[in-house]
Amino acid sequence: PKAILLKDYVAPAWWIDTVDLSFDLHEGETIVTARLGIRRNHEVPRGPLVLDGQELELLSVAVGSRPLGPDDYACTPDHLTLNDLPDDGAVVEMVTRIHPESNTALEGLYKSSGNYCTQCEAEGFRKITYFQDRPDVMATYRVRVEANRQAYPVLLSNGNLVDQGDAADGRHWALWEDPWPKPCYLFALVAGKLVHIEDRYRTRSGRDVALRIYVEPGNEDKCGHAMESLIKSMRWDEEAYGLEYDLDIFNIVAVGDFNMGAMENKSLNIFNTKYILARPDTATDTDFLGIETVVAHEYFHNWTGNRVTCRDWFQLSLKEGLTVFRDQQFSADMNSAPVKRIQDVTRLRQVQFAEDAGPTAHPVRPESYIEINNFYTPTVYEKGAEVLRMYHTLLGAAGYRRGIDLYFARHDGQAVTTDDFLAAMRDANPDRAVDWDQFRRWYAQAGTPAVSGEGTYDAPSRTYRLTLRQTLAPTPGQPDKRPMLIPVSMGLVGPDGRDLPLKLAGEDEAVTGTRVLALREAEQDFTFTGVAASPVPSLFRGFSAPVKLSFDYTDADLTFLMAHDSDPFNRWEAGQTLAARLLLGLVADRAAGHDMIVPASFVDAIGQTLSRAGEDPAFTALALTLPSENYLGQLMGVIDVDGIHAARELVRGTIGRSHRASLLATYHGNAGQGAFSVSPEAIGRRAVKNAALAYLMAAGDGEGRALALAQYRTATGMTDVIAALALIADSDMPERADALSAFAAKWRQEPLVMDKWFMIQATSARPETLAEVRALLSHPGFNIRNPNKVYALIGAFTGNAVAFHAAGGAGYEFLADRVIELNRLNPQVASRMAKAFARWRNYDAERQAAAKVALERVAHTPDLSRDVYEIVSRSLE
Ligand code: HT7
Ligand code: ZN
Repeated sequence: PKAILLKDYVAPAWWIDTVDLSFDLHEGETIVTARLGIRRNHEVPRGPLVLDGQELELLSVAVGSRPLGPDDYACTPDHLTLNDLPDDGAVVEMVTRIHPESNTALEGLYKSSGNYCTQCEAEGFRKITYFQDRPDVMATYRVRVEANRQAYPVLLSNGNLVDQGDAADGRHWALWEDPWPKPCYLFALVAGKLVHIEDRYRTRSGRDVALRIYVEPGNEDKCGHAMESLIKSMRWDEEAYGLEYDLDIFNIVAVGDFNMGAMENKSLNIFNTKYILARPDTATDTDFLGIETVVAHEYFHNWTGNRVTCRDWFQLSLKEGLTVFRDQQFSADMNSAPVKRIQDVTRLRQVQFAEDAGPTAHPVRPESYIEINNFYTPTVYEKGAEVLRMYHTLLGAAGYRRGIDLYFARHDGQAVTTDDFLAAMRDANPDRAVDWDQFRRWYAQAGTPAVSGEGTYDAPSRTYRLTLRQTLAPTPGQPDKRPMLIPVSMGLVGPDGRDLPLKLAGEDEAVTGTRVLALREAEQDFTFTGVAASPVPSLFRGFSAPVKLSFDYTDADLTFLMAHDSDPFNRWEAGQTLAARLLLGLVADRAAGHDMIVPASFVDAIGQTLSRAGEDPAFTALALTLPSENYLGQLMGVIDVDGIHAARELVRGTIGRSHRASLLATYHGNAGQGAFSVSPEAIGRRAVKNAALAYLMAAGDGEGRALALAQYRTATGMTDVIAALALIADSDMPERADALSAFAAKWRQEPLVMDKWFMIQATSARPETLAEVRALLSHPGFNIRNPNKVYALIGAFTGNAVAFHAAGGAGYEFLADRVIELNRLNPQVASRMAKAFARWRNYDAERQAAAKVALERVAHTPDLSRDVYEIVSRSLE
């Protein structure tokens, strides 16, 4: 397969201004008639109209009223090419036949639980009709959908419903019109037997918007939280960004078969049910928070993505990085900002730092791809959001907002680039001394910068010199890197635990609290004057840049920051750094054949954290959580799978035994909270209670087990049920099998709840896990064609640090089999699963050999999709 390159971008030879589509949905086939109003693009040399198409059966083509014969056009499996079109424009009409009922790739038009739905981003529209399937071609759409009324009573598309009626043979039709020009990836159609809940929102300029959420019958009572989240998002976007909704209707449809989380199609968002359906007894707090974030994310795309879209797919982060940053800001405002930041950074480190360190590393704005679906990555999304956060940090809230306002003033209705975005930020802030050319490297250079440093205090001159160094390791295709512009949000913490005034040499005024330094050189000194006492520096407050910091802190400095840093993120960070240091020390001891001994000072520090649980339960729950096995693995040259697991379990057990009394007090003090609520406070209390329960279980005696069992049997909310069941499922308790089967018997009709059941079994560290996962492939609730099931069982298993990477390579062999099977059915899902192999070179020689055999087996599979080929070939390079 051939790579597509950013440098090859050329504007299309023809524009398509209007699209008239007619869908005739029949069992066994769908006939699509497309009328495209085309116009020559006089800014590029004259050329043919080349339309993309995939798996289409072309029935007829006409230009204006003139039918074309086979000699008048060229049709290949991927393209339809028309020559000699009139310069002053024309209407091209094409009729095609497609088969949504046999579409297992879930791209284009397909069926989920008998209902028709679409997924066109990134390049799925070409599976519906011939089109210039690229985001810089923006058109207005008129869509007629016709189907059997009884089987498909609901017929939806983008924009406004302008007409509807009956047709012959028990059929009916609806006509939709979207007045806003959009790229074809935002096209959507739904036809099915669905019910809806409805609400209204009045925008601040007085537009009344009808809000509807469509679901399969029986799920109406699980849509309330999504609707509340939508209304909150609409209000927040007006208040925080001055952005208002632009149509009278906003529809959401939830479907059970969906490759990703959701899709922002104009006024007709289509969601994975996972991000809509929630009731306290079926969904966990994580699910409720995920729904709030994803509903907001898709809604926010209405401006950042839809009104202003991407010129080409290399610019994907233009909309995704910005929209993730916006949804992070929103969720921080709706909940606890520090807790949200800690969760976001934990995820970034877990998945994006890992990506940046492996064979699929790529810049936020990639320069080449084989299959664009492989680039919906943590780098484009989450690192992209960090880039937005850095604009915000460097420009301040007001400067950032000026930039955003200018971006919309300049580009509303256009398809643009990340350079256009940067130019708007720059031009709106002419007084800011930011080196924008250097800042631009965040889009262009892959890899996670490593920042190291030290500080020296000189008492006689009352100066503190902070030295910071940055390096950026080579990544595939980028051997040489240049220094980045790194915003370092920081403070100096005095011996009394308070922030000292900050005055750099040569400055007149001191700043108290936090300030932002610009680290621009490979090595740079910052000299602070008038520093009354030797400070402990607090660096990268709020995680002001996506870097790996190693600073010469003593353990005592870290314990001090854990207790005193005014920045909550860095209080948490100090604890994590200390824990990682300790755990890696134990792993090294074990590898050297020494006993692992957990230092009392660390156990005491955890005791301190626990004693403050009442002040902020949600924060305490995070502070009590040790770095994950996968994250610890990233910190090692060669990952010691068993050593990391043994060390972490030892520390968890020691904490459980040493702090039994306070853990029990924390557990009981946060249980029984009255009426169920998903307020941040209630979620925080459940989180700390379940963190305490996990430590009590880790203590390894009857007390924790009895508590877990009692919680599992009596809890009514899914958060508590699953927290207890996960602990039981990861144990050898005699009640384990009964608890798991009782859960499955109770919830077998609820696919999303069953996903949790699959997941907790796949993530257990027990040695039997792989055999159990294999057996679960044949469970009646499992279906390899359903992405949620694949992610819950196979995906969760690949994230299981000990079981997937077990010595002998059986986990790798299992994954290779699943990737090969999925490759035929759903290449997008197959390639997502294949990414689990990416870091195989970081394991020991025996594991590497096993992983290589598995990868090569996948690579040699006949009919390998572009999606899987790209991941596997890069992994083997
Ligand atoms: N913009 C949406 C991306 C998406 C997608 C991409 C490829 C294949 C399937 C997909 N489903 C949704 C989601 C978002 O970021 O909002
Ligand atoms: Zn998005």
